[in-house]
Amino acid sequence: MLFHFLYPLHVKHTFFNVFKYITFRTFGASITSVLLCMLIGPAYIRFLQRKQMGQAIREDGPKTHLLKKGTPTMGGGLILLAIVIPTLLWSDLTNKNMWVAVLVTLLFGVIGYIDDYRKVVKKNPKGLSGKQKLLSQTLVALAAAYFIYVMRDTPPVLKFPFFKEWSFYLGPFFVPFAAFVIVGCSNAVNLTDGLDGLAVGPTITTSATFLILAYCAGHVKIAEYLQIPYIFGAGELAVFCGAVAASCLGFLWFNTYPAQVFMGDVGSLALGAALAVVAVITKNEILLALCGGIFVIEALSVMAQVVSFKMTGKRVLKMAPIHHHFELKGWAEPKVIVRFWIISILLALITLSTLKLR
Ligand code: 57M
Repeated sequence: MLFHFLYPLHVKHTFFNVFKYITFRTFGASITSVLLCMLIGPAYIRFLQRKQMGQAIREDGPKTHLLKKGTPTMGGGLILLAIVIPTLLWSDLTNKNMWVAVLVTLLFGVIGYIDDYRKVVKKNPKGLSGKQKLLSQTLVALAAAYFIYVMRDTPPVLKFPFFKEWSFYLGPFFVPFAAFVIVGCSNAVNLTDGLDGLAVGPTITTSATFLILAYCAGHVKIAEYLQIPYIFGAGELAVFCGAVAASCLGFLWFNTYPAQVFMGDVGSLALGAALAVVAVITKNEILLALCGGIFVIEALSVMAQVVSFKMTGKRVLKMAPIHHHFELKGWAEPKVIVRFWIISILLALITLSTLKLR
């Protein structure tokens, strides 16, 4: 919005020319997002406490989690506010990529909110049924994928890191593939959100990495130099990614161990979808799996556990997802969390190195 009101003033005052630059507006959105979290966070947590939006804790989980009973959840509403308001304030509102990213994030947040509301307020431990959740996520993801497919100005291909000449032509199959990436990433972040700040850390590293990838993809000279696909208008997603990373940083102030608030499905489903939609638009689906490797490991650990138990009656882990396995091995919760963050930072660095190694 500021771009539309303030940039035209550059004809009178050259200072306002700065609003043309995506870099400046990305910093603006990021700082606005962290400030929003800091300013609204305490009151928002008090609101959740007043409404008794306390987390119910399952008996079959690690015993250390029983102390968390009653921690306010659905803090993801704060994250969504800190993503959407700065993005709309600082981005070019005529940019379709930004709107797709914001709307998918919000719609997945609504799905998570309904699930949380049924669990926390209606005291229905099931929340939305697995089928209802998956169907609604799939419908939103397919709609977004179809819109991205028809608005694209580059061929619908799957790009590979390191091998610039490799690309797999997807054609119309791009739509279900992209939808799978969005739903899969959303649920992987949801599974990862099981320790204080555990999901937030990798989301910060992944969104910060995709901020850079989106900026490069949307810059015709940089894209040509790096030999990555030039995606018209992708640069504006850097503003969105800045807001995502900063909203998580601001939320981490309250969600760090011992957490004052959990994000709830309203946050985890939305954040996963946000990361995935940026990856799909910028043709970095494989880099998403690399950079978001913690999310992939968490999801695969659950699949391995369930398949192994169903086929052999034996568990491959003490408990899935894998963060609980390390807890039951005796690692203190903060140790599990920070070590997963360290892995995420390393994966982000490797992801960025692929830009030059193509
Ligand atoms: C999402 N939710 C956390 C919080 C957060 C198929 C199976 C693997 C499903 C999985 C499951 O239920 N996943 C749901 C994970 C929950 O966090 C809430 O959910 C929101 C995210 N969606 O925002 O509102 C608990 O996680 C802890 N937590 C924190 N700090 C945070 O910042 O400590 C969350 C955020 C919270 C709190 O204790 O209550 C969760 O873990 O449920 N199931 C599991 O993950 C369970 N694993 C399991 O059953 N494994 C089995 C089979 C099915 C694979 C096995 O290993 O044999 C574990 N989770 C729980 N109990 N709660 C273990 C048992």
